[in-house]
Amino acid sequence: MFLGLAPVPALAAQAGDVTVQQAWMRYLLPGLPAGGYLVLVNNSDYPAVLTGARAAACASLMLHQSMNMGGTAMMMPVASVPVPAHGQAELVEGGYHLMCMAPKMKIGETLAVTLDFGDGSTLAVNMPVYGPAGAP
Ligand SMILES: [Cu+2]
Repeated sequence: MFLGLAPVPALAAQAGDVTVQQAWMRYLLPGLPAGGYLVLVNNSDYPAVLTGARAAACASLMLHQSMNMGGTAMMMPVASVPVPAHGQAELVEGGYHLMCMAPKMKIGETLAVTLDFGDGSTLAVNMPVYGPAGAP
């Protein structure tokens, strides 16, 4: 037995340990990006990392973060969103969110989205498409 070896770091919990709540898209107009919102809940002892998202209905589906810069609301792309162990990541208005560029969707549809995690695992999410006012 090799007792002196350092333990291999446990792989972070990824898609299999993460559940999705409150998923929805806000669709405005064909020429405007559509925001995507959801809450990721990590049920495991290890952190997970959301590294990307894809949907056939979006030319690209980016991870964004809204922030307030000297009183001006701005958003910028981010490379990843952490989901703490036994915690959650909220992709909500004013914070992290998904941004669907060149959206091809209609209000009332359900959008099929694939979430990518840091270990290469994926999670399929169905996101109802709502209008500017959000959930009815
Ligand atoms: Cu955005």
